[in-house]
Amino acid sequence: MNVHVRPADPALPRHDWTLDEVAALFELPFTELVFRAAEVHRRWFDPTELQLSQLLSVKTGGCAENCGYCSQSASFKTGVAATKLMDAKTVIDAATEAKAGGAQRFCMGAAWRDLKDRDLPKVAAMISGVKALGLETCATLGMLTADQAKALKAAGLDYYNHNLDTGPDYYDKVVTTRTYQDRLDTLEHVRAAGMSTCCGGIVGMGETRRDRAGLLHALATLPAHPDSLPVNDLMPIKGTPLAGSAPVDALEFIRVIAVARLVCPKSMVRLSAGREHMSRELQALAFLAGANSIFIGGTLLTTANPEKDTDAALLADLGMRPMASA
Ligand code: SAM
Ligand code: DTB
Ligand code: SF4
Repeated sequence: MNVHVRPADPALPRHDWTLDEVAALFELPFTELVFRAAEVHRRWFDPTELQLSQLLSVKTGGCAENCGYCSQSASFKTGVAATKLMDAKTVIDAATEAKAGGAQRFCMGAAWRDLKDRDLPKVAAMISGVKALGLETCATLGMLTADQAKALKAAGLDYYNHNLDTGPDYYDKVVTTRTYQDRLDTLEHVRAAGMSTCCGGIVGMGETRRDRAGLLHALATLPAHPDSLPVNDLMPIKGTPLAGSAPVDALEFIRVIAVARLVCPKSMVRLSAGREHMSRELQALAFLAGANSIFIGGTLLTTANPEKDTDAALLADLGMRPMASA
């Protein structure tokens, strides 16, 4: 009997990717990979729309972790001064300005290894204040317990950012004070509390293509694909161990975006840190390959990002607009 098996629809989300399958996508001819990613992108999203987030570092520097890329680790001399946790009012004022500038989501970042219960009331006040402005709320505060995740959700937190950073095999070259499993546990607490996850990583830390596939494989086989998937191009920070890593080739960077789109088809793939040193053409190629989210505003946490007017001109020239309902 001739059994016709229809090939699986490549736009449908899957959680059973193997590492070899993800690695094989990286080996496709470049234009074929980008074309496939663009097709999948169109199945779930309007490709002319971009989700716009804005960051604020609400507690900078002095961090106990040793993430080898980070300006804020107390382990490295980077010149970034440690600050105290900002007052809720200062944060809400900054969020008000971000909203006026077009941000849809406001992300509060703290240079903490983990959230301390003593800081919860202040953090909760920031979150509820930002939420009351009509913005989507996001925070990245280090590791969370299950109870802390529930408390943040109750305060009005929509998204929690916690990255896997790199593939499991390269991870210990990047950070040794927190395990991959620690990160997966925090993500589980975030999901269990009913929040959306924002989880991705960094390229340009000296990792191999196989490691990049390892990161995307880890993300694609999570119990739920990340709602937002930030792909950061390393911002090299003088004084950190990874500052001298060879930059990732621009075409390889686009491959990472395209494979992210293919393995997590319904995630918002964010062209995250690194736009400051990317040409307009490269960013356009990233949007073609499936990126549909960016950070706006002139600073990320401690490093530069394109200014508002630069991005407004880019979007206008590309015929793109902010996502209607982020
Ligand atoms: N301390 C919290 C944590 O690490 O969970 C939250 C803030 S941390 C700065 C958030 C993420 O930003 C990191 O996981 C990393 O992926 C990214 N990041 C930090 N420094 C970066 C750099 N120099 N270049 C690119 N991405 C970076
Ligand atoms: C993410 O993946 N990238 C953002 C956000 N999550 C918190 C942070 C990028 C930080 C870039 C380096 C800096 O500005 O210090
Ligand atoms: Fe600390 Fe986060 Fe920087 Fe790691 S990435 S050193 S946890 S602020």
